[in-house]
Amino acid sequence: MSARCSGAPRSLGLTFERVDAGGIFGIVDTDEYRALNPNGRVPTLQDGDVTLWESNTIVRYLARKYGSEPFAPAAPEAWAQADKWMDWTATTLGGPFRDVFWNTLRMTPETRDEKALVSGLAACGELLAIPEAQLGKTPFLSGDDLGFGDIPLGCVAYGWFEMPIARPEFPNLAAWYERLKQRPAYRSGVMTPLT
Ligand SMILES: N[C@@H](CCC(=O)N[C@@H](CS)C(=O)NCC(=O)O)C(=O)O
Repeated sequence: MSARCSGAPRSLGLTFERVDAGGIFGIVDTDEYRALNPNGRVPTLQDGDVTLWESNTIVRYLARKYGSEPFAPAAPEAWAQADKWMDWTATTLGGPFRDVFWNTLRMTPETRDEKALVSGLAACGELLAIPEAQLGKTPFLSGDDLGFGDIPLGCVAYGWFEMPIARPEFPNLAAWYERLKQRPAYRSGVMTPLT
């Protein structure tokens, strides 16, 4: 099993082999890797005969196959409440967050798109008020306990709180991030150097 960009295998207590890939680690452009993941991106999961790419698909697969209550709720209603945060993070927050991340950490002063950075920060500030409101009602996005729905925004939260940017005050989101940081799985799986 190999994966990067998620704390899901650790959160489930699974034994796995992690192979760092992408960025400074390379590997993703080799023919061998592209045969597993034609996108040349991380993460890729190998679990027995199953090879998977797309991080949220991997999290759902691991939760369904190896998870139990409360991380992976059996009731469709509870599953959907957690699931929506995964889709929201990828499809609604993902674009503006990427603009902030890239223009803060990956671009040089010469290549930085200042306009995209400013509008990305404004959009993230507005959007993050939505999980902020939820986290005022429940300690985790998935409910009373950590669930698979917390994983993608949990990964984003690390970048959001640790990048050198001006952030609006979101006390519930900040308290949730502090709870995530208490978890060894989060520290070793998600809190890798930001590049
Ligand atoms: N939609 C894909 C996006 C994959 C993606 O863009 N991965 C990035 C890191 S999170 C990556 O591979 N970057 C390293 C590289 O391009 O070498 C997913 O969620 O799995």
